This record gives sequence, C-alpha cells and structure tokens, in this order.
Amino acid sequence: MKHRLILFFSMALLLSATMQAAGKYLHPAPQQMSATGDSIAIPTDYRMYVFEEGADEPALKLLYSFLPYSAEKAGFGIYVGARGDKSVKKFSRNIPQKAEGYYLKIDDNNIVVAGADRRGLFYGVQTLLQLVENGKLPAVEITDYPDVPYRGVVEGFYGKPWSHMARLRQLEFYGRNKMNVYIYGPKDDPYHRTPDWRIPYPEEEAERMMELVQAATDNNVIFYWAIHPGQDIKWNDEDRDNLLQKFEHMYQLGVRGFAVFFDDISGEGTKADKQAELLNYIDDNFIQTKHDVAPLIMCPTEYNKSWTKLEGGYLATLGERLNGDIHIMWTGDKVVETIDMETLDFVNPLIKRKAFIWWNFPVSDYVQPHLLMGEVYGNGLDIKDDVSAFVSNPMEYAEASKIAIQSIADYTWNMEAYDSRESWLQAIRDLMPENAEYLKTFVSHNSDLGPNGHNFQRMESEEIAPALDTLLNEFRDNGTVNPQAYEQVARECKNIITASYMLLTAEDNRPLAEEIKPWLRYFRELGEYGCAVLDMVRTAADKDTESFEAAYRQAKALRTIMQMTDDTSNRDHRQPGVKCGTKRLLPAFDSLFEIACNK
Ligand code: 14T
Repeated sequence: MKHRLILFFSMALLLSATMQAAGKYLHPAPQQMSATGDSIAIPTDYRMYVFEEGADEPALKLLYSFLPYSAEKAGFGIYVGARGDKSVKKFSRNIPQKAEGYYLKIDDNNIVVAGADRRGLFYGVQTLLQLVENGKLPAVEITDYPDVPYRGVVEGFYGKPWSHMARLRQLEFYGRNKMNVYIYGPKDDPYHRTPDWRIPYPEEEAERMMELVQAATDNNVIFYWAIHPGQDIKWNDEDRDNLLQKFEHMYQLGVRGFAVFFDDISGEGTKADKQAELLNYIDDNFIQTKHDVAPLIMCPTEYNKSWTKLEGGYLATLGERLNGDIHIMWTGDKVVETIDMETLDFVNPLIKRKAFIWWNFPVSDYVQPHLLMGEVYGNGLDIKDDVSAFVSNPMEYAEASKIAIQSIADYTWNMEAYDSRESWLQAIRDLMPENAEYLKTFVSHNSDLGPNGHNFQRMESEEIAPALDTLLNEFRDNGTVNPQAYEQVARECKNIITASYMLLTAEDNRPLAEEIKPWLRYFRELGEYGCAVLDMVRTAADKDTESFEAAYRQAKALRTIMQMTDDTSNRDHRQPGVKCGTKRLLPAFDSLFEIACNK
C-alpha cells in the first residue's frame, strides 16, 4: 500500500513536471492523464489507420488539417477511429465506457486516438491538437470523458441577437472547448416569438440558418432551434399544427434539435396541463418519428424556485405528465443564481428527472451598462450526477462572453479539476493571445453588476482592493499617504490607460475590440481620473495648495468626461450607458476626491 502511494505521488509529480515542461495546460482538464516519456517531434512519415467514412467526418477534417492522410508504409502508426472501427480494434479495451469519451496515446511509435463514439473521437483529436507545441507532442496517455452530458450555450437573452459571423465563431469555439449544444433562442428574433413564431423564415434568414446548422455539424455541436409561442398560443389543433409546421420547416433547413420555451409569459399559455399535452404530442409525432432528432427540451414558466407556487402544482404536473425523455430547464433558486446540490434536491424530485440547467450567466440584459467578464465561480463541484445539462445564457456581446463560456466548458467537462482562477486566466490568453496582459487588466475591473433586480453579485478588482483600502483609510484617518499603497494604485491607473489603448488597437481579436469599444474609452477615462485623484491626494497631504488646485480641476473635468461617455455610449433603450470599475475603483476614487477636497 505504502509503495503504491509513493508510486502514485511520484507519478503525479512526474506528470505535473512533464506537463509544465511541455508548457501545456490542457483545458478542459482531462479525467485521467499520465506523462509517459519525452516529447516526440510531430511525425512526417507515418501510416494512418483510419475508419472508413466520408471525408466530411468532422474528426477527420480536423485531423487532416494538421496530419494529412497517408497510407505510405512507415514505422510510425497513427490509429484513428471510434469503438467498433477496425482501425482501433487493438485498443478497444482502453476506450472509456462513457459517451463522448476517448482514449489518446502518444509514444515513440504510435499515436492512438480512439473515441467511444464519433463525438468522443472528435474530442480526442481536439486534445491532440491542443497538445502540439513548437512542433512537438508530449508522450502521454489520456483517458477522458465529460462529467455533464450536454454542455453549451443558450442564446436566450433580450436585446440584439448575435450576428451571423459571431455565431459562426462561437460554434467553432464550442467544438474546441468540447461543448456539444447550442440552443438558438434570442428573445428579439421575431420568428422565434409571439406572434411570428408561426411564420417560416424568409429566404435569406433561412439560408443563414442552414449555414449555422452546417457549422454546428462541422464542430460536432447539436444545433437546437427554440420556439417561444406561449404569449399568444391557442390550445387548439390549429396552433398545434402551426407549431409542428414551423418545426418541419426548421427540420428542412437541417435542424435536428428542438426546444419550446414558456418563460416570461402570462395568461392561457402558462397552463401546465396544456403545455404537457402539446409537448408530448410533439415528442410522439415529430421528435420520435424522425429518428434523427435530439431529445426535446422545454423551458417551463416557473423556471426557478422563487417563482414556484407549489400549491398551484405547475411543476408537479409537468413532472408527472411530460414524457420521460423531454428535458426541463431550470435557472436555479432564482432567475440568476449559482447552482448547487440544494438547488437540485429541490427541483429534481418535483420534475421527476435531472434538471437541464439554464444558467443566467454571463447574460447582462438586466444590467446592460456592465460587462460580465469575471471568473465563473460559485456552482457546486459535486453536481455532475444530478444535472442532465448545463448551458450558459450569454451577453449580447458574443466575443466578450467567451471568457465565461470557456470556464463553463471547463467546469462541465471536469468539475473536480475545475479551478475558476486558472480557467479564467487561460480563457483570457486564448481570447487575445498577443494582448492577454492588457485584457486581464481590463476584465479584472469589468465583472461587477452594480445594484440589480436579481441581486446577483460578482467580485471585482480583488487584486488592487487591499491597496485601495489602505490608501483610503490612512488618508481619511490621518491625512497621510501610504507610499506602497499609493505606488500600487498609481501603477494600476497607468496599466488601465495602457490597456485601454492597446486593446482599442489590438489585432488579435478585432471583433472583441469592436464589441467593447465604448467600455475601453470609459476605462481609459477612469484610469486618467484615478491618476488625477492620486495627484490630489499627494498634493493635499503635502499641503501644496497650488498643485492641489490644478489636480482638483483636472480630476473634476475627467469625472465630467466619464459622465459624458456614460451618457452617450451604448444607447440601450431600457438601460443605456457604460460602466467599469463600479465595485472598487470608482467608489475609491470618488471617496479620495471627496476626502482630499475636505482636507
Ligand atoms: F427562460 C428562462 F430560463 C430565462 O431566464 N428567461 C429570461 C431570459 O431570456 C433572460 O435573458 C434572463 C436574464 O434577464 O431572464 C429571463 O428573463 C426575465 C427575468 C425576469 F426576472 C425577464 C423578466 C424578468 F422580470
């Protein structure tokens, strides 16, 4: 036993040392991985053993983009396939008995990528690509599979729907991050909601839908199309057929996943028995008869605990009546809340199945002036066996949402290994590889939601917070300046200004730079305001009245400019404006300004 433990720890050490030496942090983290030796150069002479399939198989397309097919006789063998394929028969014992799992082995003589199924194979190839560094591949053995069956995104926010280009970029990103669902359901697409849910897409939009479906397929993502009929649906045969006809239209466009949302409605449409009857009908007469369609998903009207009226029996009715294979969405104890075991202990028995989590983060449609680019934390790390899915409702800013989405990918793949900070830092590096330091500065001060109707809170500016507190307290209480704290805050203000113009002109992710442009301008003004306030503090402490006067006037002007930017940017019709640093920076600067004026 003791020896085994020692062996285990030395293996673990070897593993972390080797992976670090290889400079690689795989994400999502594999379930099991061991480093087995030195790295190998990416082979140039090899023979590939591949399963027979059309060249449009996504796993192969991806593989060939990096190792072109070769049937040459050579010493090095590359074995690629999924369980049941002749090409990987030798390794079938190594393939995990888990949906979407894979076995990956790299050594001096072979590369083996063996999936439990086609999607698992695709994920194995994704991992292989991620392992490449400087023309080398580490010798490793990996056994991997996801914790949560469905992982992905529901485009389900109010506000400007994502652009076509943004969606194409997302789908590729989901594939890379081993996410398998995208649910199309933007509240402001008229063909999704009342009253036009009955009408087929015009030709141009239909064309784009087909492109999206294709992009999803290429990335092994299930494209779900959601309908939101509840505000005006009549519980009669005519509307039932309208809905089925719309689904048939979407099926013709290539859609193979369907969802019906009954959230945020009032009146007749909210009746559980009617909803269940309709959904079972759709399930029996459409989903099941097509044979190539993913399970039906529904979003209930009472989609969170705080809105649940147990006496009314709404959820119990759904739980009892809905066909067992229909998924029921759930946002948690509130509209916006983290998910833990207690959340699921409440809902799962009621709905008689595992909840399909619709997580309302990083959606910002209720706090439009804020960007939610902070760490993803607070969800239970022990809930993998109690959810059927975990999908994120993002911001209308698709690129900016990728920080949270990538962390949700990491979390849902391997909860035990999930480290919110590491995942966040990696997401920042991936999003803007050339400007990661600047992006980190920006997002460090862009996660607070401010006061909001859902009372959801996120931390912000944690690294600089102690210095801000020290500076503020000593200046308020004694009129003195703490030199270390002052230095640290001054440096951060300069970093903020630098980050702002570096990101405005960054070339490594133009779409992101465009999305966050108004915030970048405001961010720079905030940094400049901070510098001016620090000048006020210093000159006040020095009793240098003349310099203080100049600093005061500058700070005041900059604060006015910030207000102007807030008043003229991001003209959302409900909640216009831009805000950054609302949790710590801005309140601290404003307080320092006040105190300095009263000294
Ligand atoms: F379907 C639900 F799970 C859901 O969350 N629905 C909406 C969603 O589209 C929106 O993006 C999200 C965040 O604002 O919240 C739900 O919408 C609401 C929530 C409210 F509390 C709309 C009005 C509310 F008062």
